[in-house]
Amino acid sequence: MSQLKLTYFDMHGGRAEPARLALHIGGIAFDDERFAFADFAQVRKSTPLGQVPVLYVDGVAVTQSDAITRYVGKLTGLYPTDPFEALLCDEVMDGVEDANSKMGATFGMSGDALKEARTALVSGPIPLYLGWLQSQLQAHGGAYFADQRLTIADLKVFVYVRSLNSGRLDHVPTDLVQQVAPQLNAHLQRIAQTAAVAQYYARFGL
Ligand SMILES: N[C@@H](CCC(=O)N[C@@H](CS)C(=O)NCC(=O)O)C(=O)O
Repeated sequence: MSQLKLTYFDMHGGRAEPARLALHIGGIAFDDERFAFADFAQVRKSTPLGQVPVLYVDGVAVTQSDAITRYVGKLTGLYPTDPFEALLCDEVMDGVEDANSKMGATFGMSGDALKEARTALVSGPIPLYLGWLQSQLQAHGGAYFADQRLTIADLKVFVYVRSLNSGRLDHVPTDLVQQVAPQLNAHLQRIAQTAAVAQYYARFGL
């Protein structure tokens, strides 16, 4: 087994969280390198694109969160082997990543500019993605997003929905998901109650 080190912010969310969860669920040991937001300027000097997450596989630096998550999904059996189910899994992950990018564009804003940008997202694009994700969940059986079982697509949506609900995103109402796509909250609860996921967060006192 390769030596893995995953470098990302010291937070329980964001672009590395699905891979961290998958590695934990799969029982694969890795160096969980976390750094404070204040240290990002220093850390990014040594990453290939000045971004995180970065997965080091036997010292080789690999960028792009979904590629990383997909890789660990394959290592842990949390990525479908059937090509069509893998396509459905990828579709959901890429959709969430598009939504992440729209939110990401508002980080660094403040004051009225932040309020305007977030209000615009909440009144259009985010509900669009949430409604679409809920319809994907329903279309694929109602419990999981692909393969009728837990996959990395579920972990990616779980992390995304949790962040929208968290209250840490200014101008994003904490009941937005419940109003627009309540089945995603039911899905969130189901994933949170999965033994390995609950055990993972219990380690951090969450
Ligand atoms: N496409 C990349 C995007 C990575 C990304 O934007 N990461 C953020 C943190 S979550 C970052 O490093 N932002 C700083 C920047 O892009 O300058 C991925 O999916 O990994």
